[in-house]
Amino acid sequence: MSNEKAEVLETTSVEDIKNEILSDFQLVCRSREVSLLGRKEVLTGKAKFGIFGDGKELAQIAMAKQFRNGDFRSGYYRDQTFMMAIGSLTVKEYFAALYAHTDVEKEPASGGRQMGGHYATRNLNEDGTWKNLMEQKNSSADISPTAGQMPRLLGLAQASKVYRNNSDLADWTNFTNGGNEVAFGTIGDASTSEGLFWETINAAGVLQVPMVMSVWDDGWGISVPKKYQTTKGNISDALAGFAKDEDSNGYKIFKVKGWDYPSLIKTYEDAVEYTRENHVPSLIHVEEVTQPQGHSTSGSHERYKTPEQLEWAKEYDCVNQFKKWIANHKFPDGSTIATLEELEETHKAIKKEVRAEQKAAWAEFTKDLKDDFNRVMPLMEQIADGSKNKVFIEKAVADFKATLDPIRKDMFSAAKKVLRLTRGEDFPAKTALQNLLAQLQEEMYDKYSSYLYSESAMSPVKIDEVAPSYDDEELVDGRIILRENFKHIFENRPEVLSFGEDTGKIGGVNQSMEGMQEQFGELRVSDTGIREATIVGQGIGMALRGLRPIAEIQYLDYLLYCLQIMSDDLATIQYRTKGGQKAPLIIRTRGHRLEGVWHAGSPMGGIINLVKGIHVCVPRNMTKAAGFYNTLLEGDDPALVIECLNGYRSKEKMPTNLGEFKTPLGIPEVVEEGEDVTIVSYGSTFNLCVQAAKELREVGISVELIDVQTLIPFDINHSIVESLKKTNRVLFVDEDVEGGATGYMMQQVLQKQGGYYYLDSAPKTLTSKDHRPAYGSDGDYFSKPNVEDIFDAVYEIMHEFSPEDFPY
Ligand SMILES: Cc1ncc(C[n+]2csc(CCOP(=O)(O)OP(=O)(O)O)c2C)c(N)n1
Ligand SMILES: [Mg+2]
Repeated sequence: MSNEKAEVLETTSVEDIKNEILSDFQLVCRSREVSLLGRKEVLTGKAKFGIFGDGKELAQIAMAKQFRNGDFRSGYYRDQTFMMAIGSLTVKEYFAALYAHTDVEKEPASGGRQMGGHYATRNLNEDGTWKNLMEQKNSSADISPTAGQMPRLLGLAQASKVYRNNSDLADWTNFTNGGNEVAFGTIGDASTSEGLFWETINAAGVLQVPMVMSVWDDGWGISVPKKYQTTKGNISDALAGFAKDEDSNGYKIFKVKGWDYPSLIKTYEDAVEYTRENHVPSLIHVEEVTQPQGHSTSGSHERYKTPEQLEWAKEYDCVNQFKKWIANHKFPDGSTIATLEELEETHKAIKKEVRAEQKAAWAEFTKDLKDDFNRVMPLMEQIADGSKNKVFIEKAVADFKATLDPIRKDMFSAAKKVLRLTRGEDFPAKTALQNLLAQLQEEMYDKYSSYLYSESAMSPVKIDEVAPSYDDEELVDGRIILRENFKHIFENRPEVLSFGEDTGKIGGVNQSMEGMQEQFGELRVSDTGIREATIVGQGIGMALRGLRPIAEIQYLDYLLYCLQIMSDDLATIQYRTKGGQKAPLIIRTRGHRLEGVWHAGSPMGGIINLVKGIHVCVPRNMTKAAGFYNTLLEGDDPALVIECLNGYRSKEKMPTNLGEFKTPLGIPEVVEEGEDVTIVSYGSTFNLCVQAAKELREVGISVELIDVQTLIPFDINHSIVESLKKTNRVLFVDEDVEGGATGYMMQQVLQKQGGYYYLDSAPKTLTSKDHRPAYGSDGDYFSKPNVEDIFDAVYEIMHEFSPEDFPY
């Protein structure tokens, strides 16, 4: 290379570096001004709540420099600078979220559903199909519970490992480039106290996945300092034992100051490069970050910080430190970047620019509202003219007009009041307003209630039943049907993988994956540690990256360990992104008819009330269960499948159309027709009902037996009420506590389907006792409903109806 050319290159690169530094500076100032102005917007009442990323700007700039297309973030509410730096958040979008603008074009993270500071990218097309995730930078959608971002982070990172090592997925180029994608986690220092943090850190160390975990350490968790949070008051010291040495697994651990620009850049470069290449996780402990405005808009930090602490935070504020560093920096050629005065000028100009963007966001937000007001207002005014209550209506309209910063709630209140004032009157403007409100109500459904489940063409609820077909009458153990069906799935779908406690080597405690690990390898069928929350997290993260995980939770009772993450994260993914992300994870477990306080296998009411957003399948046998897996793998929603623990060795006919037969969601099955009483049940208890029905027939009582098959969705075609029209009597049976899933089924059938209208006898539920079942067969018999209990409950209904025909 000629000297001349080398010189040009050198000068260009110094210029480039200067420009990059100045551009970083501008972004830091922009983000800071967003925080300062955001707080004002909340305190003046235009937004409800604010939690900002001030004090954490510089580290996030360094992290963003290493973030590539295809990478994923799983973080928390302080990360606005990062989101801006990767080009996934504009200032206007920031304010749109603060105001809760419901238009996803304006507020792409959640369409106004999540409070500000909760970030997400849109990873799906409008029709629910995947975008090319390798052409964009990705952030999984934040949730508010501290450390709730951790379990899914594990799966996001593990997906890279699966993609890198499973050659059958080599052409999945919309999701991966040879497994080179890194999952970036962020968390606050105090939130590292949560169990989910430790569980995830340990699991990622064992699994050796490409995860870069940043801790923004500002020393506080709201008002509680870190000496009450962390052993030794220092998270990286406490984690020192996790450090990788030459021949161990573990972490690369880094410490860096949150105001030290060159060190931050270097640290992130080193950490991410190493992690990306070697699939060894890194932990970056970013110390001495600050929170200039305190925790959130809910309080002021002067209440709990000493003047010295506040003074220190001012001095080490990363924006100030960055300014000083830039002003003092000299390149080897003697050139400088900018003077303090120039930097102040830049900062001032950015402040103005942020103000303008905020105003634009407010104007767009209020314009949407005004568009609705302008639809309603003329009708309210016309109604005033046509009503005998003109004066009162005019007052209601005037009150609405005088509301400061009115929202749709004010509009609906006013319109309903106006309609109430016209009770008994009838004229066209009134009908027009009624119709308009009904239409608006539908629009509000779209804004606030859509996308709890998939709305795409792949929704599993849209998948029709395919009956199992049989060649002969050969009977096999139920587990064999599951096993052969899984085998078919693994052979045909390279993106399907399963993992859990004892899932790998022995193929599950009930051996329904027997031999699968040998055949398909450890990457596809694997053992995990005993850590239910992160087993589900692995599943969520991998599902967010296009894989089809089946996460196994060994027993239903232990679902409680991961119920929080199912409820807060998995169940809300589509909803909280308004269809921007999906994680079609299947969680597989087994329960019912278990014995013992911690093997009860029945807390269904608790579960279904907490996981709306996840389908809940309760098959009564293994053919049904296998059929659910086939349905769900064709769909794009998350689901929980609860197999019957006592069904693995029950005999069933072996279907021939493995992998093809499908159990439909939300379609109950009338298993036996009858005339006198309808019994509605599911799962193992259903099989007891079959026995009881047989005994009842012997005393002249004909029972119609209905298996609901799925608790969520529940009987989408309202078919159970048809049975009530015939029998006029109903008993709901399960082994949950009183008021649990039987209470839910009763509400669905009697209230939602209008079943009360057809009843001639009081509706009944039969449940277990409110305590957990005692150990042993007698413990079970006297704790849970048994065949005799079901017989007696039905007989009692018939006795009450006709004591002569059904005497005691
Ligand atoms: C499970 C849970 N418990 C409590 C809270 C309330 N809360 C929100 S933020 C916070 C403090 C978090 O501190 P830290 O992790 O250090 O993050 P920082 O806000 O300091 O950046 C608490 C207690 C919550 N959101 N979730
Ligand atoms: Mg903190």
